[in-house]
Order: sequence, then C-alpha cells, then structure tokens
Amino acid sequence: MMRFLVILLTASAVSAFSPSLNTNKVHVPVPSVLTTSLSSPLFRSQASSSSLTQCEAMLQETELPDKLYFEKEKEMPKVLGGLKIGLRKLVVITGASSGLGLNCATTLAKTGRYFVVMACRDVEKGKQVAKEKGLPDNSYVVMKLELGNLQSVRDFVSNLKAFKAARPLTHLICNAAVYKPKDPEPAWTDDGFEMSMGVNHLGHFLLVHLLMDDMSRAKGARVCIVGSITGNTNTVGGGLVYPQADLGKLQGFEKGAKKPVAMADGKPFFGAKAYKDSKVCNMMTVSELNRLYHKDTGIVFSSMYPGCIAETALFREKRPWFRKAFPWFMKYVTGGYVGMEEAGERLAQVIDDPQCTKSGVYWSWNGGAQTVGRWSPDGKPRGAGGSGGEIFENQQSDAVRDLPTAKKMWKLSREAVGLS
Ligand code: NDP
Ligand code: PMR
Repeated sequence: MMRFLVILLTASAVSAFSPSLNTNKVHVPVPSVLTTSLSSPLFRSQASSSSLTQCEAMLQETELPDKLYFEKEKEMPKVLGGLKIGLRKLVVITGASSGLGLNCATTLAKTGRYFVVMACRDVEKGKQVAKEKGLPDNSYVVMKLELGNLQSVRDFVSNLKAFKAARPLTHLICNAAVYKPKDPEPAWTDDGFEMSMGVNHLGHFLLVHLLMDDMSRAKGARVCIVGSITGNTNTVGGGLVYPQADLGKLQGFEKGAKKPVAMADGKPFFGAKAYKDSKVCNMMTVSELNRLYHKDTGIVFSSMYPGCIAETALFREKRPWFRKAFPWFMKYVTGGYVGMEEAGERLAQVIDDPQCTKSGVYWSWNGGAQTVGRWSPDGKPRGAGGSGGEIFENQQSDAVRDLPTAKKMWKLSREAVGLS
C-alpha cells in the first residue's frame, strides 16, 4: 500500500518535470547488403550479389534438402558461409547490438547450443560489442538489418536464405526498437512510416512473414516478439502513466500509415504514445500469428515483458537526470527493475526452456528480479535464489486482446508493408 502511494505521488511529480524537447535523432545508416564478423574473403566486406552466388556455389557440397535437416541431425554438415554450425540451432536476433538483444545473444551463444545471427543496423557496432561481451568465436555472425527500410528487411531475408545449408531457421527473436518520447516532430522511416511504428512493428511484421515458410520446416521452431507492460493498460506502468497506448479505430493505418500520417489512430504525433502503440501491435501480432499459423506450422509464437531494464539505450532521448533517477525509481519504488544480464536470460528462456512451448503466451516474471538470474540455459542453478524471478503466463489488457482490432491491424499492416 505504501509503495502504491509513493508511486502515485512520484507519478505526478515525474510527469510534471518531464523534459519537453530533445532534438537528438537516432542514427540510421544507409542500408547495405550482408556483412559479417568473419575474416574469410566472403565476409571481409559488403558482399555483392555476385559474391553471394559464389558463396552459394561454395556451399553446394554441403547442401542437403531442407526437409531432412532435423530428421538426421547427426549427419548434417551445416555451414553458414564457412562457419560450421554443426548441431546448433540457428537463431536470428534483431537489435542484438545493445541492451536486451545483446545480452540474450550472449546467453544463447554461450550455451554452445545456438548459433546466433546478430541482425544489426550498424554492423561495425555489432562486431565490436560481440567482442566486448566475449561471445565465443564461431558462435555468431553479424548481418545487416535496417528495420526502417523494407528493402533492407527483404535483403536480409534473401541473404540469410542464400546460406541454404544453414536452414531452416529454428528461432527468431524480434527485439529491436526505438523510443522517441522527446521528438516534437515525427521522424520517418525510408518508406515513410513514423519511426517507432515503422521499426518496432512494421519492419518486424514483414520479417516474420518472410521467414515463416522457412521456419515451418524446422522442428521445434519458435518466434518471440518482445512486448511491454507499457502497452498493457491493465497495469500501473501502462494504465496510470500518461500517455496510454490506444490504437483507436486505426484511422491512421486506414490512411496508409504513411507521412504525413504519424499515429495509428490518425491523431497528431505523440512520440511516447507511438512507442506504446507499436508495442500493442507487437503483442497483437503474436496473438494473430498464433491464431492463424500455430496449428498448421507448429511454430511456437510468444511475446514477453522482461521487466523494466532501466539502464538500456532505449532511453537515450531522456535527460541525464531521468536516466539516473529511473533505475533507482524502478528498483526501490515500483520494484519493476531488472538488470540487462538477467533480462537477456529471460528472453533466452522464452526461446529455449521446455516450459515455454505453449504458443500464444505473453510471458512475464513475478516477484521482482534477482541480482543474478534464477533460470540458466545450461540447467545449473545460479545465484542465491530468493523468492522472485518466476516465469508465468501473463494476462494482456482487453485492448491488446481485442480481436476485431487485431484483425484490422493485421490486414492494414499487410497492406502497408506490401504483402497484399
Ligand atoms: P536498446 O536501445 O538497448 O536496444 C535496441 C536495439 O534495437 C539496438 O540494438 C538498436 O540498434 C536496435 N535498433 C534500433 N533501431 C533499429 C533499426 N531501425 N533497425 C534495426 N535495429 C534497430 O533497447 P532495449 O534493449 O531496452 O530494448 C529491446 C527491446 O526490449 C525493445 O523491443 C523494447 O521495446 C523492449 N523493452 C524494453 C524495456 C526496457 O525497460 N528497456 C522494457 C520492456 C520492453 P543500435 O545498437 O544501433 O542502437
Ligand atoms: Mg514506468 C509498477 C509500476 C511501473 C512499471 C512496472 C513501469 C515500467 N513503470 C511503472 C510506474 C511508473 N512509471 C510511474 C508510477 C511513473 C510516474 C513516475 C512512471 C513513469 C515512467 C516514465 C516517464 N515510466 C516510464 C517512463 C518512460 O519514459 C518509460 C516508457 O514509458 O517508455 C515507453 C517508462 C517505463 N515504465 C516501465 C517500463 C518497462 C518503462 C520502459 C519502457 C518500455 O515499456 O519498454
């Protein structure tokens, strides 16, 4: 009760002092084709389409029909452009160059059971941080993916598919996101979508669609699209803190969701709300994927809320005082804080834990975070334990579960990204 009162008091104080202007723009590099972290000539720089053909030719010796891959795993000499994947599962993680994505990539790579494709908008940064985090050699590759450019999404998928011997893809984590709460005017993706909706939702929406056929051939395939409490209005974080997520009647999507239309509901631009709306779309997409495709493809579709990872670069637009106070507030007032490493383990758990094979679930963890994770992918208990950090199937808000809106969002998103 005490905590709740403190939350309410602080809510009004923080809202009142929220900074109103910050012109920092997120750096969006020019999209290009495949680059990786390897020293092999194939990977030394950006590969042209002719070098991809050469690459395909080199892989032909190891290539086997897709369908066989997971039936006779032991005989499969799986190779991704010279890197031996062996018996490991292939996981694509978007936004693996920072925060949650990087920590999840590290956790999965270190198990020795996953080969990680780090899908990054800034390949050099991806390579750098992978080294700093100590991802084992031969456990990952960095590939170019600019979610703010639909052609880049298509290029990423065809570059991945060019490595036929490394398919089918077994795991996909849609994690990348931007949050632009202080921009007075909207930023636009290369295709003319408002940046947070374009990157967080529409880019991933296309990516999942383009990879689904491939993934449906894999045994035990899983797709996770990261959601958030702030998109769920049935929570304190999402329901009491202004602005609330609200797709309205999708009037903005009906108009094509493109410049000058910035918001899903067609109203004037509001950066913090645009992020929350995009998270609603992420979570609705998972429900629709589950409803439409789980039965036929066997793919397990999930969403999750990792906890408030209050120190990530997601809050880059916020003022320094907020970035200092926010982790403290989340740790000691709301109790919703989670460290980056543990958050990475949580996302890895959704992808790897046999507990998480039920499709259509929005996973969360109760009881607060530990300093080190309760769950560990190598099966060994970690840390001192405690009462927190237990995974559970969370309940989404009525707005997220609203089927007519979800169906409409699905149809209009397909049109926006050129799928119908
Ligand atoms: P970060 O900013 O640390 O990571 C975001 C990642 O997305 C970065 O790798 C970033 O690349 C990448 N990215 C941004 N724009 C693009 C783009 N146009 N194309 C490709 N990649 C892009 O944030 P978090 O780790 O905190 O966020 C990860 C996920 O977790 C998001 O989906 C977020 O919504 C979710 N989440 C976060 C919470 C939190 O408290 N932080 C709480 C709930 C959910 P680069 O490294 O180049 O910037
Ligand atoms: Mg919020 C239990 C309460 C709770 C939780 C779990 C979160 C999560 N937040 C809570 C409460 C509050 N927040 C309260 C009471 C306030 C007013 C002081 C508050 C404020 C606040 C701000 C200004 N919170 C924020 C912001 C942001 O800029 C973050 C945001 O909305 O990004 C979209 C944020 C967040 N609070 C969270 C989480 C997880 C976020 C981070 C982003 C996200 O959802 O991805």
